[in-house]
Formats: sequence, structure tokens, C-alpha cells
Amino acid sequence: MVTIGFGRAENIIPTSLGDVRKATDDISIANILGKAKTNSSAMFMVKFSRTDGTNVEITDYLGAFAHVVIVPLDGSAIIHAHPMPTGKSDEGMLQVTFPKVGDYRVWIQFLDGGKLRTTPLSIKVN
Ligand SMILES: [Cu+2]
Repeated sequence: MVTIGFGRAENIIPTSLGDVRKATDDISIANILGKAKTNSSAMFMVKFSRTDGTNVEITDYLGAFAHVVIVPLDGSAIIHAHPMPTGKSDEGMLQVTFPKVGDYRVWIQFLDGGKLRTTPLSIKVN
């Protein structure tokens, strides 16, 4: 038997995450728009803005416009995708295939003004 002291109780896993399509890390905002569906590729628009109204300055990070990591609530898969350029400096098109119905945690990581931002979102797939 192993006894571990001075730890913290595990995080309670919520039964639902809902659809949280907009999130901020400091002043940078990531917003993911589009309809989520299972077993066929879904197209989303990822848009970046700032809480103070100034223009974002998105530059590539590790060779991509942004990195998107998507995990179902039960942790049974990891989806890693990169938005494609649209010609506008503050948005990208994201193609994702969700394996099943349910709630997914989403993190979008990007460089805005030379600072690395990570925004947590969620998508409900019906
Ligand atoms: Cu990536």
C-alpha cells in the first residue's frame, strides 16, 4: 500500500461542460464559431480579438497560425488541429472531425503581440 501525504483532493469532473465558444487569456480573446457534428468534418471559424479593442497581432507559433487541442469529457481521445489562413490576420478556418456526441474541452494556443496565449473553451457536439 502506498500512502501519499500533503496532496490535494482530485478535481471533480463536471458532468457537462456546455458550449463555451469565447474565452480570454489576459487581453487576448479567442472565439470559435460554427456548427459541431459527429462523424463528418465540421468547419469552424476561429477569430481573435482583444478586450481593450486594439487589433490583435497574431504571428505563427511553432510553425502554425494557432494550435487547437480538443479532448472529449471522458478523455478518450486527443484531437490536434491547426487553423488554415483565410487572408485575414485575425481569423483562421478550422476543420475538425468529432468521433462521438458529447462535450469536448478545447484549448487554443496562439501568439498575440509576441506573447503566448492559451484560452480554454468547450464545444457541445450533438
Ligand atoms: Cu499544433
